[in-house]
Amino acid sequence: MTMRFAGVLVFLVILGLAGCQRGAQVPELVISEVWSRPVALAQPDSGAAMEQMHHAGSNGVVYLQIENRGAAADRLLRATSEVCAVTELHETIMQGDRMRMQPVTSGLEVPAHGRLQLSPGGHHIMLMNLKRDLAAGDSIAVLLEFEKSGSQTVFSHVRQP
Ligand SMILES: [Cu+2]
Repeated sequence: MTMRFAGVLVFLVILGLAGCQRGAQVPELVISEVWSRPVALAQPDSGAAMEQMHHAGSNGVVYLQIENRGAAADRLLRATSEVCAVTELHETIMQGDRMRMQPVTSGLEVPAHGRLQLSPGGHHIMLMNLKRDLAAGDSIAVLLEFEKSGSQTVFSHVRQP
C-alpha cells in the first residue's frame, strides 16, 4: 500500500466518522401547553385572608408537555424560576387512598419519539415558597435544564384549570 493510498484511506475513514457524527441520533424537543394554577399568598395580618386561608398557599405548580421528535431520549434534570426560592420536580403517588407528592431526584425521561406529560395528578414542577402571587393572566419564566438539549426558558401561563 502506497503512502498516498493509505492517506486517502485515512481521510475517507475520518469523513465517514464525521458523517456518522452529523447524522447522530439526538433529541429534538418541542415544549407546549405550559401553564400554572393561580396562587394567592396568605396575608397573615388580614382577617379576610385568614378566612380564606385554606384557599391560599405558598407553593405553585407548572404543568407542561414535552414532545421529543428526535431518535434519542433526553432527560429533564431540573427547573428554576425567579418567582420562588426552590423548584422541585415532583411525582404524585397514591399512599393508601391518599394522594401525596414526592420529589424526583434523578430527573424525568423524555423518550425518543415520545413525550413527557406534566399534568394534574401526575408529574409536575413545584414552585416552593413563592415570593409573590400567581395571578390569572400572568406569565412566568421557567428555566428547564435537560441532560442533552441544554437549557431552555419557557413561559408558563397562569390560568384556572
Ligand atoms: Cu408537588
